[in-house]
Amino acid sequence: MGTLRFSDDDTDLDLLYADLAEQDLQPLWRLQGLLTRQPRVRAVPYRWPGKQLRALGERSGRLVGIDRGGDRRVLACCNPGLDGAPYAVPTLWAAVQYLGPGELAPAHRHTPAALRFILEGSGVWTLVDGDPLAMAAGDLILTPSWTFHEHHNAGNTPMLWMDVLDLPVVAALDAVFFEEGPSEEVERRTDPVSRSEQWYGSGAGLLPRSAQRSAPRHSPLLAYRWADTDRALDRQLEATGERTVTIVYSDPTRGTDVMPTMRCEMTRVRPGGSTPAVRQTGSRVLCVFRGSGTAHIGGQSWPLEPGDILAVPSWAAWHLEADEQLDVFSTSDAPVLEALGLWREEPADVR
Ligand code: 1HN
Repeated sequence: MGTLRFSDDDTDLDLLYADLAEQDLQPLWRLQGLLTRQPRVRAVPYRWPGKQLRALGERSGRLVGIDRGGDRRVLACCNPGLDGAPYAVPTLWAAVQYLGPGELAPAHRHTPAALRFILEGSGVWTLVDGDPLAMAAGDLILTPSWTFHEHHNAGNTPMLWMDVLDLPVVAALDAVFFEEGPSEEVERRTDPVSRSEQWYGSGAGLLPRSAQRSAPRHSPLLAYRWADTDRALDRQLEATGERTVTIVYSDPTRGTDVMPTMRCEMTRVRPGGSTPAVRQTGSRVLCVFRGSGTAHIGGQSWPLEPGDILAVPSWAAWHLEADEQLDVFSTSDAPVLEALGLWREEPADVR
């Protein structure tokens, strides 16, 4: 396929356009829509209901072995505005993963970074570069770029979690690399507390003295436990006297985002409260952990239940309202926008 062909009433111009196409060149003066007053966004506001995600994950568990397609039983959220691409928003992959009792999702690593927010259950541990991280409801688990990871369900109940990856960003940069895990039998540690938490998970700013010298691009703390998140939300709500608060999961050594491409947040809204309506550049994926309420995104509204995954496209006005106390986990590409000087945010007048 060559470049676009243009034609004009003027024969000389027609000849020029034909020769340009022949040489794989395009004249800017015939191209439209390159620069728009505001972002022209293809992704649409959307919700994948938690009940459906759970039921379909379970059905997949009964019908499809873990060994098929990437060694993971994962259902990708496909935003209807993205022409069938398996992406929830243009910069983030979001999916549910289902792992039955006794199942093992074998080791591999890739340059796209991943995170898991656990929706239900416990008993799975994931080995990240040899460090065993237990997974339980409400926890955030990081699998930074190029770290080996494998998941084991050592319990007797299935587990369901949300995976978010920066895969579309890494793919757009043509920087995807993938490798199977070490084939030789490596020691599978099952320590009850990960090394990452032993060193960095004590909270209260208590870091190992060696921390300043290691400067990885991601948080050395790889597991953020629900009990800590829950306590921080309650304390900060109490301190502000507001009906909503948002905390940012951060690298304890630097106070930055947990990974270079993805910001993770948890918002709590007390009954009857709502988050401020805003619009922001960049895209966001929400996941309802607990409670009920309504999400308003880009002029559409959805009732919320635990397990729902929602897409907030760039520059769409959005806010959340709580009926029962609402806890919503969020991942966005904000660190990328900020690093490039493209972050914009403004209050949105929606009521
Ligand atoms: C992946 O490695 C996992 O390790 C989950 O659990 C989802 C989606 C695309 C590419 C790699 C996992 C993934 C993935």
